[in-house]
Amino acid sequence: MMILFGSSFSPYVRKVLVVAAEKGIELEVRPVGVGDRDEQFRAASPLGKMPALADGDYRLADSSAIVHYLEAKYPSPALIPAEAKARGRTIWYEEFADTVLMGCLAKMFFNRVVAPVFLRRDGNADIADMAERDELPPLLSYLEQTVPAEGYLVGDGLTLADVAVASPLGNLPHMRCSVVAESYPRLAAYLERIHGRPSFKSYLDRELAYLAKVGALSA
Ligand SMILES: N[C@@H](CCC(=O)N[C@@H](CS)C(=O)NCC(=O)O)C(=O)O
Repeated sequence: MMILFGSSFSPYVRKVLVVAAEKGIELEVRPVGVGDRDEQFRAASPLGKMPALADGDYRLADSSAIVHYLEAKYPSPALIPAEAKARGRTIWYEEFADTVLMGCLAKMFFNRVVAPVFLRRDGNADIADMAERDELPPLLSYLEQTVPAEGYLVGDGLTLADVAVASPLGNLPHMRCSVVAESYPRLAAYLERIHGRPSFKSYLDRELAYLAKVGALSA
């Protein structure tokens, strides 16, 4: 069975896990933390970042590379459309999610959860607050204008675009934040639909239960 190194708390790892779940691919998840020295993980991830994959002696790092590998190896159901315009839009959303959205969410999540809960040191609350106040609203406004009232971001089925965009936003409840329905009604409804899919819900529920257990969700 293929091995995926990482933790689903990472939106990049969760993106791969959700893609695998939607395709019905079984993966063994080998938990590794930030900066992990595990030899097999390091062999698969030259930069020591998660996720990384081992499929026999084939090794691959980076969530986008891994998703493309899985899409080529397990074409059905397709999550990267073949049609030119749909494929272009799908990769735009993935890129937006992986760079811009994650750039903001990572500042919030690292300083509020990763540092205190997993690394047992103080995060920088100012950096997290600044990202939430100054960086997040324009990104949510963009998504509010672009998500559909019903259905999916690209075409009429789930694609990598939905998985990539919904993954980082899945970390908001971990920080006791949410996309406020009064300000972003379409986006809030869209996220409820996508995060409600069994592929997402199983991971998000488990993560929240863990944070509740270690007391990281109390106000
Ligand atoms: N472009 C990479 C980014 C992966 C990444 O930055 N992962 C973070 C966790 S969210 C990580 O492993 N950080 C640890 C580090 O930078 O040492 C991907 O898509 O997989």
